Amino acid sequence: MKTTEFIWFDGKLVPWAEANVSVMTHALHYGSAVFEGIRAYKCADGTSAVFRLEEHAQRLINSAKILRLEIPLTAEEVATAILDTLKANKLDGGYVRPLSFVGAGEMGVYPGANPIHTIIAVWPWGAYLGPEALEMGIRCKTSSFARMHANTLMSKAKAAGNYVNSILAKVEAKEDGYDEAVMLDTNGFVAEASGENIFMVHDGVIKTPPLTSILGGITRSSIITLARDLGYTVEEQLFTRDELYIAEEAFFTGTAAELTPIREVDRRVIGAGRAGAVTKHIQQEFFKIVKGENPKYASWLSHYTF
Ligand code: PPE
Repeated sequence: MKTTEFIWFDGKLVPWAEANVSVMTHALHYGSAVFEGIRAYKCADGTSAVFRLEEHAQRLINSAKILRLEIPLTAEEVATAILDTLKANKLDGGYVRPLSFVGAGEMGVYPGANPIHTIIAVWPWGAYLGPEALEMGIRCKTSSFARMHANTLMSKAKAAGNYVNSILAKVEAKEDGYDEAVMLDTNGFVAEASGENIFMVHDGVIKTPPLTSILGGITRSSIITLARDLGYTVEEQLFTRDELYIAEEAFFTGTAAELTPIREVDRRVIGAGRAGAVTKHIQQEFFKIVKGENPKYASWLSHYTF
């Protein structure tokens, strides 16, 4: 990965290579951490902007609340620290990774009074699923691993431990020659992917699974708003894998994945086997918004310069 100069660590900017913790860190043993993935984009007016900064900062706080992690920061303080880290690193666009975790102290599952640390790292990060994916779409397989049951792990928390489920699915998909895994919930309905929410177009209507056992994606909610504003009907509705097989179009959304078309699921070609018209339309408008080219969505951007 490309690194940058400083990592924000409990309120201080420290050199990247010195932002280290003990191997006895609780989160390393038990996954007791919450994180965010945020993107900043270079804008047409020469500034840069973080996409939906307040929503991401608030989700970090919410994730911590779900896990009973006491982060000594408010959402506003997290947002300010993110902008400070981007500016200190002179990064005009890229990825932002805040992480709050249970540190070293006592061993054992119970986190007790172990300290809670927060770091914010930023770095340049290109297309998550490869440079061609945004244009050509990707090939997926239905995972043999179910997305966790709503009462197994807390999917509304972006918790580190939840990602063992994602890793199982992603590794299986990649080793079987696919780009990404489509994960079903424990009732067999399509849920999401290892690190993306899923949408499909059926009879001209855009459908995405409701917030049952999935992460409440900030890109997901932005795309629902945008698609409705563009005149599309969007329904939050459970659907099955065979409905996905016969969809006219399908795509993933996520901060890292942005809006990535799906061209194949379980060896069934979706639509024409490349980004469909609806997908392309929404993707184009999405990229205009994140780059500050659509004043209607100016409130989704937190601009910064350095
Ligand atoms: N579901 C999951 C399981 C998920 O991890 C993400 C984001 C989403 C949906 C989409 O959420 P949002 O980014 O708010 O639209 N996954 C992050 C981590 C990816 C990684 O490999 O790390 C991301 O996209 O930043």
